[in-house]
Amino acid sequence: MPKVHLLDYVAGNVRSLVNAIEKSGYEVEWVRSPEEVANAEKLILPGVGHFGHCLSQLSSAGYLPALRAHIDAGKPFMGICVGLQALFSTSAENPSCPGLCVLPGALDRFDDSVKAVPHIGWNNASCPTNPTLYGLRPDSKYYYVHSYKYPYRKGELEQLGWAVATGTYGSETFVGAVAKGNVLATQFHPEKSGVAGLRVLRAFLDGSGAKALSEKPPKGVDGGVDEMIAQEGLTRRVIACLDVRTNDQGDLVVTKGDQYDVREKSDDRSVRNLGKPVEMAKKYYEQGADEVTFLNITSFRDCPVADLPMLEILRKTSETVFVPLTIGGGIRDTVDVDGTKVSALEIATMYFKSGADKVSIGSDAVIAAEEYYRGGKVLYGNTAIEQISKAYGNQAVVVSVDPKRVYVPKQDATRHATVKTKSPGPKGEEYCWYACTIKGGRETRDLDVVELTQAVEAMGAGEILLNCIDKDGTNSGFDLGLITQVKEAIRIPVIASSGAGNPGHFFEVFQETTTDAALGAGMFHRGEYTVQQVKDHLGEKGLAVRKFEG
Ligand code: 1PR
Repeated sequence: MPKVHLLDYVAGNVRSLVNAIEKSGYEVEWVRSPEEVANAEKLILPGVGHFGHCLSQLSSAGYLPALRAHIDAGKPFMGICVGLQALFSTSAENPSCPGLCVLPGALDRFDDSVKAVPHIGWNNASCPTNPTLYGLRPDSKYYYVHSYKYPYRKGELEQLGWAVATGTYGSETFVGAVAKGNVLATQFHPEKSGVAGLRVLRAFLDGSGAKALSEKPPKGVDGGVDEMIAQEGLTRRVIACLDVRTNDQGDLVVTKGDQYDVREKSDDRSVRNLGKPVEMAKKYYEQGADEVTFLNITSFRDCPVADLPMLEILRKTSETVFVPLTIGGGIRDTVDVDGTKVSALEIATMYFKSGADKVSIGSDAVIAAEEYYRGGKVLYGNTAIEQISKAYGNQAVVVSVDPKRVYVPKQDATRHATVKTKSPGPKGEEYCWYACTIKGGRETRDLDVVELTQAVEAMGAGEILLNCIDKDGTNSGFDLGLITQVKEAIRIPVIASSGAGNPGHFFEVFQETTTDAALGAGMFHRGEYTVQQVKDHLGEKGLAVRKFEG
């Protein structure tokens, strides 16, 4: 098998990149010291997390001269995500930390006053000068997850000889990929961008992308993207969620509850078994799911460190599913069966190494938020959210919220943030607040969703997975009031969850709220609708969706 070298400079969730490279017919050889860079013919710099963290690691380990020498020697080089950012001079994320300066200019942050940041999801990488640059296609979508970007200015990089592909988020057009000579860099993750991303990776690995570029170099200033007319490229994200737990026979199965009760209504009350996790994840990927989420729903009872089957599920899934994978359940500091203390960060690391791109934290986030308010909103850096987001970036940390309605007669009948509800309470109450729960809804706390989501945003969570116990498994549509309340409270993206029963419910939630993504479970597991049908429906209604490329 031909080889490609991958720089291993920081603990990162690069398993999916390795899988994508192997799927493309190449073998990965790790570069673990600056001296080993010289052995590399083709070199990939994966980027994880924070610009300053990445560059200071590279710098202190002595990699920067070796990387520059590799690029200057004309050997193939690819940077991914922060690996693209590292090529620029600097970033507002850490202005005192210089980049590799292969490209001039400074990265800045997306404006979060009118849209969620990080920018998470499937967007364009369009290059008018070279529309098929490294296998890119104008109608394909690519998976991005980042808060900082290089703002696109027509002609600026083109006149330096770079071919530039762009995406547009809100009104901001940014650099999605750049290429010149032996260098390719993508802000998006090709390894998480399905078949469209694998095409880009292959064009780098087999040299066809660089060859085509040398035969048709970019035209310069006249050929760039007209950012004034660039259209928003972000699509509506549709996520398939698999609740996984051990059934009474001891096998890990996909299950689904009604308002979190996953046992059959029949006399034996056995755990509802809807299928095998790895096979179902693959099925949803092939139906066009933009992400797949696994929630290990009974993990609060078991020690997750011993939970090797869940790691195995991730490993196997990430070999065939090339969209982002999230894993939740049991991510908190814990004590293993032999008494060894294991931190939430160590557990998350195991999941990342097994193929997860994001981890989702439930109960532990509620406890951390309560302490945050008790301590006067001071952060000490010791929570699971802070530690994992520091090591892997905010985008890698999702907080899964399991709220329950508490009905009140009047808007100001409680200290909590209330909404006027469309589903009045048992005594005709017109208002409710959403109480956070822990342990899969078994314990309700005196903390509302606004308090929780604002606290975890301050701690560094990158996204909220917003369930609703009242709606879960009801097929009656999402809780629009809840979603609107949370979206108004925070700037990070929100995934609407619970209640989806047909494609129309997905259209409704995207139409009636500003949610960033929507998730379904039961309607897919029971085979009532496919992910494809949901996306077709959204497309027919005029919403942008990513088409699955087989
Ligand atoms: O608390 O960090 O160990 O995490 C436990 C995780 O397990 C949490 O994310 C929590 O939401 C989840 N969980 C715990 N118990 C259950 C249960 O169902 N008994 N499932 C559970 C949560 C909710 C959604 C579901 C949507 C969509 N599942 O993910 O898939 O509600 O369903 P629908 O479209 O069929 O309505 P920790």
